[in-house]
Amino acid sequence: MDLIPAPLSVIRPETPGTFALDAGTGLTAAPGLAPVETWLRTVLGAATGLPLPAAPGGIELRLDPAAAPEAYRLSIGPEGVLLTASTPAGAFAGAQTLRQLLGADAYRTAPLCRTGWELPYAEIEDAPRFGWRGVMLDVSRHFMPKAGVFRFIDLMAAHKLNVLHFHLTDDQGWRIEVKRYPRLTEVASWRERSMVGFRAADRRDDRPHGGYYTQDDLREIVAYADARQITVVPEIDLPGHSQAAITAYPELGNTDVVDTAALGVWTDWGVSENVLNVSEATLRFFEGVLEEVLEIFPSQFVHLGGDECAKAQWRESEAAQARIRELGLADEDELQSHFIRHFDGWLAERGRRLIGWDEILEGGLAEGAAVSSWRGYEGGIAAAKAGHDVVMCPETHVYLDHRQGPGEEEPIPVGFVRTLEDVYRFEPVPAELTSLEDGGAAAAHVIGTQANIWTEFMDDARDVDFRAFPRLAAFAEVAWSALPAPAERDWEGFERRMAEHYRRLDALGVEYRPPGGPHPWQKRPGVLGRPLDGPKGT
Ligand code: TNX
Repeated sequence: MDLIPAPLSVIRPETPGTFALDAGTGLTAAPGLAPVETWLRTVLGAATGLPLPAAPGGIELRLDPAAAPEAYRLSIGPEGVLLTASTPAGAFAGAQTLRQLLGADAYRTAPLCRTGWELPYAEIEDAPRFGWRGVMLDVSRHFMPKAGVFRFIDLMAAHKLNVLHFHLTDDQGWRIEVKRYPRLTEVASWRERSMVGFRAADRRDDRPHGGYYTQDDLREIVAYADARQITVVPEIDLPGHSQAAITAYPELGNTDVVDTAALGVWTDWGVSENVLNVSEATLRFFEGVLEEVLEIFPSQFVHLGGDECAKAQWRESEAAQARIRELGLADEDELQSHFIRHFDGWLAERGRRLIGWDEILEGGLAEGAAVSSWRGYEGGIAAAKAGHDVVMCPETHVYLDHRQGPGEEEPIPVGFVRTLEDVYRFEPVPAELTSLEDGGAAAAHVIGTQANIWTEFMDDARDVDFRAFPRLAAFAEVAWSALPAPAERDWEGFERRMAEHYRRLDALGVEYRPPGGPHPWQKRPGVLGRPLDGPKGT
């Protein structure tokens, strides 16, 4: 059946057979599952050309209140297809499995002239390992137009991923319309040029880059994701990675140490020294931003970044030092944590929860906050032990901007070599947590895992396809399936299933990296990267 991600269990009857779909096949759903029925009819209808009328005798989506929230059961036999679940999320996951069983052509957008749509008799039981199966997409370094985001959401859904962590702001561009601060989009949403490759190459294109989503675009994205059981978690990165915002509103920067009015939206990659000041006025400014963010995004979590906040300007700034004294803080790390704690409380008062990169642990973690553990597992381990929820996304394992093979032909080689097999063997819950004698309490704080797609070196959706796939398929199995310990994982079996999965990706039009290495047109000869030695070497 070659399902990816692998389900919990599949039982095939002793006498195999198939249930055929034709023009008379009906599709019905219990009232609570109507959105899944609509999605399935639209997608299968487009690929097969079959009408799937709302009539009995074919595919039935049925509620089973006893099922676990995202679990489903799919029974295919001579009488038809019965998909049961207790929630739309469970039914949607089952519907994705049903689509896989129809074969690669079920992923096309319009029908080929073919018949013979068949589903193999089977009993499939399935449920996810983690509730947070995420992908972070950086649309700041390179903007992804709205149509590309819809497509990306569809690709996530096809892999049973359910959280889109949307990195909307950074030094190089601000991508969300904020009505009360129009300069954030007028000024901060575009830059004059971009760095090509790593800093050492000192090479730039001379082409302006920009774009932003209007609030209605974002509402549309949220609704589109919601119809596919995906939650969009917005990220407004504070107080570092803020040069674009400071360019639009210079008073947000450390005006006593730099002439912030002379700044531009950053045209380099890396960590900018230009960070926010921590005045009351700046807190009010971002409360204003977040009020609009909360109106657009209904997610429980709101990501406020907190990563890589350079402290040099705060050390030099008399205003920052006065603030440290006034608040009775020890140092600049505590100033950052004061800033994050402020918004943690502010979000909690509004019924939301803060999530931030693991630097928010420095200087004391805000109560109730969750952590995206990116600098390895350590931050996540410390946070989970302290009773905070954690999303494991270590740079050492699941940074999909990092190169996929050791060869010279990898385009703009970044970071460690992280092959498809490396990602397949990634384990989100480390032994440091499972070996604790706490009845599994700390390990249970790992609410999920996430792959991160930073786009400094991906300037369009084709490049995102190349770096994200096929690795996102392996990641999806890590996040969804009940896999054994990394060394015991059936890599050969996964590779065999991938042969069919490549056909699905082909039908979807995904420009993945072929197993044998990049196509000629996927290479970037002469563009400098920055390879690093990982545990597996270069
Ligand atoms: C670190 S991960 C960053 C990003 C970069 C990325 C490149 C994190 C929280 N910060 O700003 O894009 O490395 O791999």
